[in-house]
Amino acid sequence: MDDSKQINQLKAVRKELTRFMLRYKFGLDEMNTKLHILQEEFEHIHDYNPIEHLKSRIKSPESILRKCQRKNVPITQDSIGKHIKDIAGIRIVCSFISDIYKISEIIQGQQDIKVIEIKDYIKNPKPNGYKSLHLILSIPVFFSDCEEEVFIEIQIRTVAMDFWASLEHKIYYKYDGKVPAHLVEELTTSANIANQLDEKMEFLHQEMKEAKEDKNADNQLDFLPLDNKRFPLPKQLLESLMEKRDKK
Ligand code: 0O2
Repeated sequence: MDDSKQINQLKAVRKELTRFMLRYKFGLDEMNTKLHILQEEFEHIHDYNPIEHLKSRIKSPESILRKCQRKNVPITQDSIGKHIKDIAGIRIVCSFISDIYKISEIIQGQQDIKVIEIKDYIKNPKPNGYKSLHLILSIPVFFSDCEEEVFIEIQIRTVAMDFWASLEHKIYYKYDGKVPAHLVEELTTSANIANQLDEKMEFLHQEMKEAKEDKNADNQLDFLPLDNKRFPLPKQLLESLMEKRDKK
């Protein structure tokens, strides 16, 4: 093949790959919007936000290739799209274990989301101690000329689980998967400590919830916090709305 033909082919492949990867970027954009809406709703209406923080990423082509080789997946767009379901990934970090299941249920309940697979590594931790709730979802992305279903992997875990997993990931890569026995042992012990911390925090969280319910009665009720502003609530508006509620 002459040079110019090869360059043209390379350009065509690159363009196809860009379109392929864009699907996942758009899927992530949609899912992130859904999650940001939930975060704001919780902050304003429920007075408590179960999402501590969010992180999303697109798997790099290099990492996709490595995963295909590890899982023996043929390196074609069709088979990558079918078998590698975490090209678009979001990690949701919560403060408490109960929040993980709450968020998972809310996500699963959204109409345009299809649940493909759930892996509960909290109820069934991996032998190394890894804990996290994984949801493989598919959501529709609307292009100018078609609609495509895109896989997204959502990992939901507590701060403690996340702390452990990040360190374990670094150690795993540093030793190229062959982690020395003493470190494996230390990691297992730390996973147990992280687990104990999560259980204690969950207990405190439930106690705190009860205390907060009592305190809410004393809250300032004459303003509306929205979009980083505090809108004063006119007395007349409040009275009129309260009157309507009374009549219902
Ligand atoms: P990276 O570099 O984080 O993207 P399978 O279900 O077996 O077909 P898969 O996708 O390996 O294939 O499933 P699994 O077990 O749900 O793992 C998906 C992702 O979860 C991994 O992606 C990791 O991000 C994370 N994960 C799973 N197990 C562990 C673990 O033991 N320690 C840590 N730190 N993370 C884990 P990748 O592509 O393997 O890696």
